[in-house]
Amino acid sequence: MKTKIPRMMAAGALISLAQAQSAEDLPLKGEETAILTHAPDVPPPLSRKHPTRVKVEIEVTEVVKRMADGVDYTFWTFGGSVPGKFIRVRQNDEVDFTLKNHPTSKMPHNIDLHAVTGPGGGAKATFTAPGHQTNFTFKALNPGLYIYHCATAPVGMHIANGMYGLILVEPKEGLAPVDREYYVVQGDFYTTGKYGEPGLQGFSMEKALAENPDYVVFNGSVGSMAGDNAIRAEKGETVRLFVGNGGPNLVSSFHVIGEIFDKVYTEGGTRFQENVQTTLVPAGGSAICEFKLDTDGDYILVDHSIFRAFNKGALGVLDVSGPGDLAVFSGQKSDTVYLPEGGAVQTIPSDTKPAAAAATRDERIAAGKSIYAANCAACHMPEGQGMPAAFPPLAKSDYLNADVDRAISVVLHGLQGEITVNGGTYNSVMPTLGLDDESVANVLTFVYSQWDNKGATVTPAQVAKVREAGK
Ligand code: HEC
Ligand SMILES: [Cu+2]
Repeated sequence: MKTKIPRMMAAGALISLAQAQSAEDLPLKGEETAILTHAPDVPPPLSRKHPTRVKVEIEVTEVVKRMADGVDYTFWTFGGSVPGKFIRVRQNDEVDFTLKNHPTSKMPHNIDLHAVTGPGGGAKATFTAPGHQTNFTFKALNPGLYIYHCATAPVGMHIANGMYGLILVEPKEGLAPVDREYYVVQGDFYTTGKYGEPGLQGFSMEKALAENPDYVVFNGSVGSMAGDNAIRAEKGETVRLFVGNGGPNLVSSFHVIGEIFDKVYTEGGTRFQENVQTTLVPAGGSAICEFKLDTDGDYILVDHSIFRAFNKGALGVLDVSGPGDLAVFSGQKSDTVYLPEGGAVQTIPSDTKPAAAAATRDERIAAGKSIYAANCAACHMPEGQGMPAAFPPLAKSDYLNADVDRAISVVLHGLQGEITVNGGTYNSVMPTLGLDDESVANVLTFVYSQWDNKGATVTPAQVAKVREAGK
């Protein structure tokens, strides 16, 4: 073994060899059993200043669990859930690892820990038939955050069924203290039925080969970190996320909506990048993301390959309690109508010919119905019911029914200032819509024919008169 010459000595600094060696590491001392946790929990930081012999025991089980509401799946697990249990050791620890495969398992399993230096990361050494247990030891030479996974053939299938987790090897000087630590692992799942199809779903080898998952989730199921299961913190606290990606196929664009990572130890290594929005977490890789919570609210963990988040499940919630800091984030301060035309009468330039003129009242109502859906329903609502304090109702509207010419004028020119409709006060802005006379006649004939209104028929000639009057 080569003796490392400390750089300071090479630089000619006065430093004794004894001092240099003690800077290396202390000798192995004592023995302990590792505390293992289920996601999203993380075992407590190690306070040891020396390496030790650490016993780690993990039991593999094949269990039916919830993938999404109404959807079950047979997961193969390290410790009963996906991801497998979080293992936390110190650099230079000697890890005494036992893998137990429950007698009810149908498959043999093993474990390849990326923190292991040695053939297969321990896979061959831990090949374990149902009802057996195996053991090996390894020295945790390199600090970092590492994925472990099953590597029994067919490897892809074992990983696709949830056989992965994280092992943290703390550097000998430890990690900087933070207020909260959480454990988050992404995985992609391939089911015989499509997303949301209820019942117990089988594994689809075809979809796995095509890398076309039905589910992409954090911590083994849709909603594992939402609602009552959201992870929590308080404003002002510092948070460290140990993020892993089990794959088997997809690379994660890990992002927390509304937060910026102060530090990311990219790929789970020793160096950090600062002020990161989104970090790539490779399949079979990891990242450590650290940030301070400067204000309160819900922060959404996503894979920013965004259909995965909103349509396949890769979404979690960090619920941060206040009080918030309004200087950091005010929330919405106003919502007003934006009128780029300045409210002046305009006609929408159109390269299509105007619709054929309606001849009968029924034709007007039919044409008016689609004009309403396209131009009015967004504010006045599809059934004309309006929105309290924002958009007055057109259904059974006393304002509308009292004066047809005035209603025409509103649609032609828009309206602003305080009005009272059915006893409710509105003081807002209706924009100028730029409809031609035929369209105004049709939409108002439609509105008057609906929702208990008084049934007036409005003609283009009548609209033209109001337009000429310029009101
Ligand atoms: C961008 C939202 C918006 C759109 C689109 C809109 N309106 Fe309005 N409308 C309003 C608001 C707001 C008022 C009340 C203005 C005020 O407070 O002075 C109003 C008032 C009215 C009134 C008078 C009050 C009442 O309830 O009887 C009528 C009639 C009316 N709109 C018809 C229409 C028709 C018909 C269309 C579609 C051609 C339409 N509006 C499109 C927002 C809208
Ligand atoms: Cu396995």
